[in-house]
Amino acid sequence: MLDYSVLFPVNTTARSAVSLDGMWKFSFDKEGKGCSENWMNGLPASVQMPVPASFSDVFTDHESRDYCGDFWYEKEFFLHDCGDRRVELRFGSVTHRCTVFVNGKEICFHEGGFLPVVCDITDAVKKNAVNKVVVKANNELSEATLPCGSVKELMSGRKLAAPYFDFFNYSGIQRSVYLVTKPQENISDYDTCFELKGADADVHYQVYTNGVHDVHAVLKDREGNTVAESAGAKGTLHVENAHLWKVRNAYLYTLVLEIRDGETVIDRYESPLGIRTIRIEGTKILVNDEPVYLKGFGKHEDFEVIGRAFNYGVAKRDYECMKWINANCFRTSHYPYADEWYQLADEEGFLIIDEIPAVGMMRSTRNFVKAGTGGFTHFFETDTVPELLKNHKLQVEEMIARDKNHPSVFSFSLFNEPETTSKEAHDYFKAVFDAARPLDPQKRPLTGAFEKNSQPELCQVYPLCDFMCLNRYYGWYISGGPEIEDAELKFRDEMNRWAAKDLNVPFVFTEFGTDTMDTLHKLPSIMWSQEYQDEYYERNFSVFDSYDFIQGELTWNFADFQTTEGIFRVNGNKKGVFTRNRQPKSSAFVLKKRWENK
Ligand code: CKU
Repeated sequence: MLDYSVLFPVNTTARSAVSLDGMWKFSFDKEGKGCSENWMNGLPASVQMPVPASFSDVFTDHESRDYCGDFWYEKEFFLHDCGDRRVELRFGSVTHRCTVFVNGKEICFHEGGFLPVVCDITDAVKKNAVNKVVVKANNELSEATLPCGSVKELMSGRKLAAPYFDFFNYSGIQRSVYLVTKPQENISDYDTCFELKGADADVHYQVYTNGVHDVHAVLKDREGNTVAESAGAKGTLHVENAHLWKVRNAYLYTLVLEIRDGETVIDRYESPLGIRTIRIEGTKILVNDEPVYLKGFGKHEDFEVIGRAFNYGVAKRDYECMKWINANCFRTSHYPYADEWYQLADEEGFLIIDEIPAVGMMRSTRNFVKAGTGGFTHFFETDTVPELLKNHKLQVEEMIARDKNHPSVFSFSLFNEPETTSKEAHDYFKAVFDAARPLDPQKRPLTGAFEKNSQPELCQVYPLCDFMCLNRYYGWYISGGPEIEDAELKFRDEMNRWAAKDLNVPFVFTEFGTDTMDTLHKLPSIMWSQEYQDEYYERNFSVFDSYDFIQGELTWNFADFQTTEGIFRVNGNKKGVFTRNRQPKSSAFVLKKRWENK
């Protein structure tokens, strides 16, 4: 169990959460001299930097945009007299790692750029006074941390990130920061599990606290009426005529948890709660015991100017586009997203495949081209693997702890497109899956996304998965353009070989798509034109519809997104069904029509 609480900050009668978003001081540290020059006490020279935001696209020069190395943030905040309460800072994420200092004192180090950094600063803060938080961050990539990559040094001496993955290495404080005060005796975590009993439902819960006093749980309906109550840190809330959380028809109750000392409320935490079950039975995905076919996208957190930062306006637009197109699911490719994405999915009734940043385990900056031809078949044989595995397991633990209570999360994806054909790969992922299994109280299905090298005869890893996720580009990386009819034959050949394995699990396509320019039309179609994207999808659908065990289609990608520059990318990856500013390409109408009745 984590030794800090990842619960999303809330304001209740017992807790306060104050946003520290806004302009922070910011400085690059090219020479890595910040610590020796005492920057933890304040940055000597700085510019203003918005938080949350990636730093890259707010600048107008190459060197700043592509900066790789250490960089620092600073912010002053006033803390009122809060008595002997516990004071914490919670960063939604700092990419990819950071050390936090408060009033010059080192507080914590956190590895991993897509999960919360939470630290107890009680002993470092002054009450009724101005305090200073300084964050030393770093965005270098390596083969020992997630996501994988390396750092390239130019002849000029400048460092550049060399990602083994296809998205820009956006970095910074990309999610909201909260100053939290809460009682010393507090609720640090809770779990929920659901059992449907005819029209009723049981909500089994467990609350974790750091004290001895009693716990009380109350469930309220949408109107605020109490529908069930229970005393004890562990118990059951019996709900009569339960409103279920359904796909694209969500109902959220409010769970109120309190620590009580007689009549006195010591701590109080509140959170939305959706009652639903998830199960895989044979080749079906069941939500509330009803089969669901997954329709939607692999996404990215990506937008003009703000990079990978969370923004409510962009997220709202994305959900409106996904509703318009009749989608019901997305994958948080290739890293856990900001908390707010899951909160909105809970409200809107979307299913989420929640993915860890285990991407790039193929030692190639262009695995999307080379791996399809059988290259890069080793990765898990090097001496960085034990450290990588340690980081991988820790991040899986942090992700499940953060996201386990969201009704929208129906599965955890523990990798994207690694090398899977060796015994070493099998042993590595066996260790990851074994570590993950006991962590989820709801025992949701575990999976991972497989690329083309992971063929039925070669892949050593698929038996670990509860359902199969395939990323396939028949008609793009394989037999694209004039050869497209062969693409379909090759695709069917592979699917027939999977069918022959008779795995009796659902298969979901978690990537398929074509780069498409929103300005290019051509009759007959040509690769990169909108007409080609439409035809490619139609051909893929005819294959999907031939196999009963295919139970979902998440296209690549929801929207165009930024990548590293290179000869394969024209100002980014253009496989969006929507443009980067969220306007539909013509295939959006093809999908909308198909998904209306699917
Ligand atoms: C996508 C071999 C397929 C890899 N897949 C990963 C994803 O991150 C890329 O953006 C392919 C692509 O090439 O568009």
